[in-house]
Amino acid sequence: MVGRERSPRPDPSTVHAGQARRNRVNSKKEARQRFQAPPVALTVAGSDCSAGAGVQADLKTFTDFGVYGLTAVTCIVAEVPRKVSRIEPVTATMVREQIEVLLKNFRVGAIKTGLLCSGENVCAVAQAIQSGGKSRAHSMPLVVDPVMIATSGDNLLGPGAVESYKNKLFPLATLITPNLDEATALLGTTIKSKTQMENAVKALAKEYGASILLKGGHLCGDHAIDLLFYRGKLTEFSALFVRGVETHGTGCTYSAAITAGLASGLSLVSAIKRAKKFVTESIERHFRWTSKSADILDALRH
Ligand code: PXL
Repeated sequence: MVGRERSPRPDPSTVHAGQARRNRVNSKKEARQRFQAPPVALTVAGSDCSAGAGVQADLKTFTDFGVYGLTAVTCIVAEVPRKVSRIEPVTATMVREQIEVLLKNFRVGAIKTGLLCSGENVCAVAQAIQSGGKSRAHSMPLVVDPVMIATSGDNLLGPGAVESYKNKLFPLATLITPNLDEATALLGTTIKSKTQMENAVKALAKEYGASILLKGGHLCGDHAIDLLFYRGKLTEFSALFVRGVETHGTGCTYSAAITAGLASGLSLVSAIKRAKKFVTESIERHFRWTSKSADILDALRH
């Protein structure tokens, strides 16, 4: 009788080797999942030695959202929350080099710009971002926080810088996040009501072809209302205004939180919603800073 060929009995050592290989593959897969690289975001901004604003605030914010933060420093500011003591710009060549080297070597998911200090630096940032592959058609979102004046009232931008923003950097932006003073400087009109805010946000979006988030601050009484104009649609973000806190670095923290969201793949509206909640909570549980002269000031980020 011709019997069916019996399949060979598996050699126990082969079984074990196969299992071991499968285990190795699985554990490599698990390790890859466990150590999946975090999203990466780049901030191009000034250094605030008191660490409430600037690259320091941005890095703390990125870290809070599980995003790996990179920095390109544009200037060094000696300051405490109520007083800017001295600003020194970093050279435009050095600003450009930092950005270029980072864009060549990291998978940057989103970029934000903060205080750029001089017109030369605004141009250098625009050039470096463009040569690193950013155009509106590309997928690397660019959030431009057009920092012009500190909360203390100190002017932070050199002459000609606003024109460079308008001509070089805004055309690359995904989102521009002016406060009322900055929007007033850009448009040359006053903004004193919610209706004027609505007109201003639309005018800025039309002028620069980007989405605009206009931050209303204390304009609307009990609520801090921000207006987004995005793809022809107006969206309102509102939170109860936190009274009695003298803030420093709210704008930086807000735009950094939005950038972290975009680097993590959130939609623009979701990123702003989450960032608004984060910045409001940060103000509520602010770090109270006591100066040596027994003055009490409130810095935003801990
Ligand atoms: O909050 C505006 C701002 C942004 N960036 C830097 C700053 C300041 C305010 O002083 O120093 C570096």
